[in-house]
Amino acid sequence: MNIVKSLAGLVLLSAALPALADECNLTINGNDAMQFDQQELSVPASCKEVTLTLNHTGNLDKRVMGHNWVLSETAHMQPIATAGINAGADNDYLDTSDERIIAHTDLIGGGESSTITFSTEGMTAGGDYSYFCSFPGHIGVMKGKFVITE
Ligand SMILES: [Cu+2]
Repeated sequence: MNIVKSLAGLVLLSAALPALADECNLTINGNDAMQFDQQELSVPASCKEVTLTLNHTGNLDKRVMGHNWVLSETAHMQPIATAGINAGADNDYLDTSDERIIAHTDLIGGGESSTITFSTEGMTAGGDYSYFCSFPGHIGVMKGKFVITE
């Protein structure tokens, strides 16, 4: 039984390795201390699609310490965040009809995850992009650069 379990584990591990090495797959974590664990994320320009997983590694409810991951041109971050506050809690602090938003995850609380896949069409290598959390007050520290490398 244990041997079977170990073998199954090995198969799972080897199946997971190529996915982990995939440069078009990104993972970022948010916590109860209002922090992302990375201040920069990058993908090569060869990625036509990017898959991003946001994990909330804390315990607090999303109404108290909710996190999302919103991608836009850097110049659009603050206006999107401000509109998000106006959209309110019922809309997870994001006006998803705002076309300046390139991609976004769900707003999540402790122990939850949200995975999205988005197209990089229209984005350019060397462009000035940023990601942030649109929960009120979080953009000040929960933000980073999104870099597309040649
Ligand atoms: Cu947040």
